[in-house]
Amino acid sequence: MNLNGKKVLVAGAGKSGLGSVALLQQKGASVILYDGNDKLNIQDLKDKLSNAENVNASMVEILLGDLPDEVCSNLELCVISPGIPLDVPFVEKLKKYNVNIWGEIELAYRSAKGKLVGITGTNGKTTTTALVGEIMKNYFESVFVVGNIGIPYALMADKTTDESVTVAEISSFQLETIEAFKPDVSAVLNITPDHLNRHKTMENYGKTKMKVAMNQESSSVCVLNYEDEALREYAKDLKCKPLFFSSKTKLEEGIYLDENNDIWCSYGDINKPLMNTSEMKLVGIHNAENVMAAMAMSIVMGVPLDVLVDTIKNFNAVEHRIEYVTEKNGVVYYNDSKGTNTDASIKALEAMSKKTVLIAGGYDKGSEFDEWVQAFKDKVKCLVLIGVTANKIAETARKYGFENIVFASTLKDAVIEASKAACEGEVVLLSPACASWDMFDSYEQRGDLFKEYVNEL
Ligand code: UMA
Repeated sequence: MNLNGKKVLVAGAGKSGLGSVALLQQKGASVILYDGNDKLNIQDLKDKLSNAENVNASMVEILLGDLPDEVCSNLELCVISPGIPLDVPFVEKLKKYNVNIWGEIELAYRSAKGKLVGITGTNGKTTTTALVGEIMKNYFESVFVVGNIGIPYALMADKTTDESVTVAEISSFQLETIEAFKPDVSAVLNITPDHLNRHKTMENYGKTKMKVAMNQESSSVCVLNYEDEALREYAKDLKCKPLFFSSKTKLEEGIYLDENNDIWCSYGDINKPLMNTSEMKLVGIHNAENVMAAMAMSIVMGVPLDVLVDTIKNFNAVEHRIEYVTEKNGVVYYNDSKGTNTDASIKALEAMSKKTVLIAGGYDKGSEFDEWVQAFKDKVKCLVLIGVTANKIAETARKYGFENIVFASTLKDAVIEASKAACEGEVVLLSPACASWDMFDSYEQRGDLFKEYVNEL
């Protein structure tokens, strides 16, 4: 689509929106930045635009609140931010006016060059994306790591060249609005309940995740978790080639973990163990799975085995994911603010080897907490609850006979309460099992504040 001289609406004035404005202006489009939140301050937005890379702020029209009809009738395209659900009134209105709607990812993809690795899944996306990015950087000259990991693809798309490799973490929100987006290698790490308030059913959510591979042709590869039954089923409908990894099953073709914790590769001419999980700095079975997925993608991308094994051996956990904060009075504090759904939080609980005071609760995505509470076993001794889901979580916990619950109105209070509840030799873990958006801008902000309050204790 030639956007030169065309009017384009960028919906959402967050990171994706600003990245899109920059890319669209480079294409000669005339941009309106629109945000449904009429409480935003126009001057603040203008300042944000002025400070943004490659944006000509004076040429951007800003609109807040309801979207007027007369704007819709002149639009060529709307580039929408991932956080905006597609059933909101302004999107319905755009559809009535037959305005094309692309996600920021779609816009970026259409401008980008070189090879693309697209990684999705409910959990492990960020760790796996960061790891694949590291592996690629240790072999290829020009590598970009973008997407849900926090760097909008649109900001980087114009910097890519035919020789570059882009590693993109792609969320289900971003996949809802792709059309031509086509990775050379994709991965779906797992599918467990998350974001059901937006996707409504697991089936919708699963299908949205699988869109990552929908345009891939038979010569390309989609890496999938063999132990995820839904993914094994979805694999049957893929146009491209599935390549499985497994933490439990010996695979004829694929990457798998054996009973001695050796990671085997059986693909093409390779049939041998590549390393033992004891050589990894990342801990837990879920991380062995992330590593195997990263290996599969890297092998398909042609990275030599020694490069990928060396990179994995030296790779550390990403921030906010079971991140060690400090030890105070014999109590160790872990920040797992990225545990934004029950499945991720269960992984964090499983990784704890001591009695744990758990800080949880947050934005309500419509999740159920039964399985999560059952995973407390004898490990969780006290639950400190914050946020909108606090009561719902407490009810579920009591249903299973867990009574040691403390309510806190702020994260700071929660940290103080948790420090009182924890004894020497025990652990305080922030792993909310919920998104942060009821009290914070992002999980990063929640995790940063947690670390600050812990260090103030
Ligand atoms: N907005 C509206 N109307 C709405 C909803 C939101 O106008 O109905 C506006 C808000 O007022 C706000 C703007 O949209 O001004 C925010 O847009 P956004 O929520 O898409 O946020 P961005 O800053 O663009 O960040 C997004 C991703 N956020 C979400 O998907 C919610 C970031 O993922 C991502 O890093 C970034 O793009 C770059 O690609 C964060 C995330 O929480 C980490 N992702 C979810 C997750 O991992 O579970 C999916």
